[in-house]
Amino acid sequence: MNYQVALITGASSGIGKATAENLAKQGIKLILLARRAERLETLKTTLSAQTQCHIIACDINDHATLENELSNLPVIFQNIDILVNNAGLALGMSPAHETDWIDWQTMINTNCMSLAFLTHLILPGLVKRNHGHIINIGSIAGTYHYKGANVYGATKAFVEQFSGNLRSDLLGTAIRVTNIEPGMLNESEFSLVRFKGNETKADQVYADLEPLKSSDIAESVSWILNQPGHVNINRIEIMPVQQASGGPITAKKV
Ligand code: 8X3
Repeated sequence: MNYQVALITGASSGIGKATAENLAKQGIKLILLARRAERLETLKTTLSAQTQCHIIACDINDHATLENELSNLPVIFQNIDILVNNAGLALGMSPAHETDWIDWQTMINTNCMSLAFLTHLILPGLVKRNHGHIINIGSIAGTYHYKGANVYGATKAFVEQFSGNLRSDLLGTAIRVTNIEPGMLNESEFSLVRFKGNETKADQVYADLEPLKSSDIAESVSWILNQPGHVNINRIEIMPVQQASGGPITAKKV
């Protein structure tokens, strides 16, 4: 497919950064969105030999700024045809009754509200041009239950259902939608954020394991985008070999 401009959220690290690097190799112009301006500037400099980048340094939950930035894009970046909704986070792994409300709110705002907000902003342009691809970064936590996933898993179930429902609404157009559902992935700040900067806890998650790398997911993004125009990859679930779903669990009577 002949794509020209990709908007990638959470572009400063992990899957977002690896996706930016891959799409740059394909000469796709990039709008890099994340909070950390310095990191985006560095990435822009690194990619400058391959493609042109436009930086939007803002919190994805700052919808007013987001709307303003996207209404005032330089001309060459205006016809976005790839949206990679990658920004998202997990906060905590405590049982539901021991969590902080603010963590639940932050996950719902970032993973659901802001993903929906940005999609809502971009979608009319895609439909008008009858061209484009929305790639959502979901999670296996949207399908499989596990202890401590409570609201995080639920937000990713939202992303999966939203992706499928978009497909239904976009039927009859050439626009494609995919939900990528990765399992355990290192080389991102996922666990560090989940455990609020506790490196020991974050490292324990991956001890004696070979988790996915951000580049594994970026490769999938490229494969999905480069399918012939009549092909839509609806969802793709990817785990490291050392991860599988465990099925129902039980507890003895107390
Ligand atoms: C994160 C994947 O396996 O840590 O989205 O829940 S997992």
